[in-house]
Amino acid sequence: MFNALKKKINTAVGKITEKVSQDAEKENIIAEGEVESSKYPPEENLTEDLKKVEESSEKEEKKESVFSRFRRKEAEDETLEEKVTSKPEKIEKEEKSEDTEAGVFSFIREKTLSEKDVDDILWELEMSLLESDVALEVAEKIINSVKDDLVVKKIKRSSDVEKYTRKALKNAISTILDVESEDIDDLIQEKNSKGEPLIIMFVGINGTGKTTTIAKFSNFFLNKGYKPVIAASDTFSAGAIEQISHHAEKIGVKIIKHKKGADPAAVAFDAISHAKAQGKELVLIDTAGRMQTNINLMDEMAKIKRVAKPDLIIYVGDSLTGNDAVEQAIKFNESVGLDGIILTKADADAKGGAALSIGYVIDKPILFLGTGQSYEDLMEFRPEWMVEQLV
Ligand SMILES: Nc1nc2c(ncn2[C@@H]2O[C@H](COP(=O)(O)OP(=O)(O)OP(=O)(O)O)[C@@H](O)[C@H]2O)c(=O)[nH]1
Ligand SMILES: [Mg+2]
Repeated sequence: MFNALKKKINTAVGKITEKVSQDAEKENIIAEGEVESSKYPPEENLTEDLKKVEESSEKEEKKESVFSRFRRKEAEDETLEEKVTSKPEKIEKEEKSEDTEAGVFSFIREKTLSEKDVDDILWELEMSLLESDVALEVAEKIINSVKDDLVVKKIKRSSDVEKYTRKALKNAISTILDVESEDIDDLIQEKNSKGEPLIIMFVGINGTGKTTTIAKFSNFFLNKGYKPVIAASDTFSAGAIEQISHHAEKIGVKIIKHKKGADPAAVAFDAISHAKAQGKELVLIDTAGRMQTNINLMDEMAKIKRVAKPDLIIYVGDSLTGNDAVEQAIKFNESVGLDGIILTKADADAKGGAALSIGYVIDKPILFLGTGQSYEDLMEFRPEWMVEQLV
């Protein structure tokens, strides 16, 4: 899941680390290495001895970076054999320097990250995010947040560059995903304490996975011990009533249905009456897929809402459609007011742009991800999980 996006983010982390290391090298502020870094503490703690060393004529040699030394060593490799025989003590020294070169090195004074260090790479990252269907406002927010966190950061060790960059990205993505969310279990309990079912209506454009998601959702809450009732309120599409009836039968939940072409609001109303009469805790209303541009169908959806008075309206979006899923969510939110989002087909989504953007753009939480075609393939969405997936 989201592999392409993860790769792009990691590439940016690698590039920033590399760039800062190269700059530090140019500025001659790389010390010997982690093992020896205690000899080269930050400037304010420099011992008198080291200060003297720095001021001495040997200064340039002492401050020569591990990279430069490594390159010089490579150039000298051809004559190395000769050195082995003539100067064994020199070889020992060279090997030691190779050891430190492979490991983490410290900066002799703290390296301060500047805007120049990160600007180009963050611009590249912003382009990569946009290519991955991350919404523009989200990409910009991530880049600005990372920049704010990194610039003027004082860094002591090369490994810290990567650590701080990852931390900055995690922070940026966590902030994006931090949308207030209510626990559905709590909502069910709250409604049930008043003797009423929690009513949830599922909306979205054609083929995003509403019906399949309702089947998974029923199964999920059935396994938690609740008794869901499905309202087959897609009376419009060919085969829709049969499709959802088939799912209901397989899962073992009650379905309320009318004939094709019947009023979808009336079906929802009957399902709610049934749940109330039978003490069932959850009513799940399937609706026909509709384009956000089809005014009649959008009006019909508003009518189902007026009649059923759902506690939650969940937008089911196809994560593979990226930016379109976000744009459609905006329109559905304007038409009926959404409370939460389920993104389907996340199992096939490498880009991850919709998952990263949609909640932030409409300020509604992603509640679940659809992760496959079987009834078990529904995963509760946790922002921390998403952050760990990406950074
Ligand atoms: N891989 C994968 N496929 C899914 C997922 N969710 C739904 N699908 C598939 O998407 C297709 C459409 O699913 P439906 O549930 O019929 O979609 P719908 O939104 O109800 O469609 P309409 O009612 O026609 O608007 C089906 O083939 C599902 O199996 C998912 O999370 N992962
Ligand atoms: Mg359907």
